[in-house]
Amino acid sequence: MKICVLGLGYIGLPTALLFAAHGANVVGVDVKQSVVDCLNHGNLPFNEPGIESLYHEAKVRFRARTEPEAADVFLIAVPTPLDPATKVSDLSYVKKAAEMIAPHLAEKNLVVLESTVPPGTSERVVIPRLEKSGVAAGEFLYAHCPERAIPGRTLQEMTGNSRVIGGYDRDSIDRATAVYQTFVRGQIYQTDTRTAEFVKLMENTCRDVNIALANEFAQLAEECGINVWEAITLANKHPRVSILKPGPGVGGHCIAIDPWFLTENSTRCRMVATAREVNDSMPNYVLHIARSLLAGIRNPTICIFGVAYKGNIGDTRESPAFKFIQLAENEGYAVRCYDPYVGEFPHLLIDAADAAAGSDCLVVLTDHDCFRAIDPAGLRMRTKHVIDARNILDHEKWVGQGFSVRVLGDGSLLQPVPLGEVMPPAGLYSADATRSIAPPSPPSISLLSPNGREGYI
Ligand code: SAJ
Repeated sequence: MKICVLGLGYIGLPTALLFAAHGANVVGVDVKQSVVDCLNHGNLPFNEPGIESLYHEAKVRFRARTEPEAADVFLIAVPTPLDPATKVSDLSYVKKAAEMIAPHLAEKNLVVLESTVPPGTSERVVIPRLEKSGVAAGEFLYAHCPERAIPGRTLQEMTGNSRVIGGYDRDSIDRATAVYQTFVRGQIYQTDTRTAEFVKLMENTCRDVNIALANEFAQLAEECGINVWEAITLANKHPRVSILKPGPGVGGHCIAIDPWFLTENSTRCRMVATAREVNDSMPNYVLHIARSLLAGIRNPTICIFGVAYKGNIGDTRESPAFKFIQLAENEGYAVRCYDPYVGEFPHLLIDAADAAAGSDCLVVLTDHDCFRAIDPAGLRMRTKHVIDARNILDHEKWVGQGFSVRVLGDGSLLQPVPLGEVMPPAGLYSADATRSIAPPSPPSISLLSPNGREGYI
């Protein structure tokens, strides 16, 4: 089997290499000459656990070029960005890929779209462009098989997760299923193209809405003077409740974008857009907290730990750090960043101590595991404030080193709001109301500490 994979990014390249490692001859196509050169010189354009050894296994049956060529299977894995001005999907790369395939398309070929698209895109946008080949749908086979892999675990999830395959007709579904079964060990569920497109968007929208709910709970908990992390741990003991984690916002190329694909042509939806709004406002919320801590400090400097969009990866696409930094700079704060996973980013310093030196507030935006072990004693800050927007630090240790620690969603040590009074804007609590830890008292009823470890309350 010869497969031509269009788009050698975070999804296309691992998919191409998995097919090659499982016996297919694979031609990887990318419009970026630099990506093609990089791969043909034996290098990888990005990092992902396991991809290097996969590449070595696959390289005898893999080559890269900038144009497609005749093949048995064509797979489209190109980006589908969001137009920031209109919040409407930009399908230009998908259209271009279909147009590039058309001259090479023959009867019985299979075309698979993996890119995430609004419902109906296969029928209305992709198939008509493929038919310009002179071969009609039905004579060639067509399926949508949306990717489901999470960055950081891409290879494991690509092979282990179940997949949904939506086909143009029965033959398309069966052929696409057989093709994916060469390396997918998870169950394959079959449907039509439009349903598969919708399902993918539902998955990411469901996650976005649930993160928004956690973020609202965090803000409500601060208003109520309780610790949301403990509350979530307890609520999740219910057999049918599974609340996600609050944080400084939702990044990545999928969850912050896909909900708009679902609703872009709808006149009735509100909850999906509201959830997007809640998640997009989280960098503002964290900055409000910083502002309240930094009031009165001359020329304040904020030091950000973690600019990747989530923990233990170096991916900064749509990271909430971008918005946080822009807002902070617009308010006149100097900003420095530290992220051991990221190579390039504005204001990035390669050493944690250098980044923190002389700064006034450390803000943890990303839940990298390595941050848990940071020794606050080694940080020479001018003013010792830390905002833990992911609840990952050992707070007692930081308090022990003279830091005032403010945890997103932990209102248990903030000033309570007297009943009937209007809540001040988020984060505008007085600095002396920030978290300070009392000496441990004997265990009381619950043994859940803010971050779910055993402790005292
Ligand atoms: N986040 C929170 N709280 C949480 C979970 C996540 O604030 O409890 C934040 C993360 O920090 C990050 C963002 O949400 O900024 C998204 O991270 P994620 O780990 O939820 O998801 P992605 O974007 O890395 O990958 C998602 C996955 N989709 C689902 O889990 C439904 C993945 O399976 C998809 O393949 C991927 O989108 C995609 O490409 O569509």
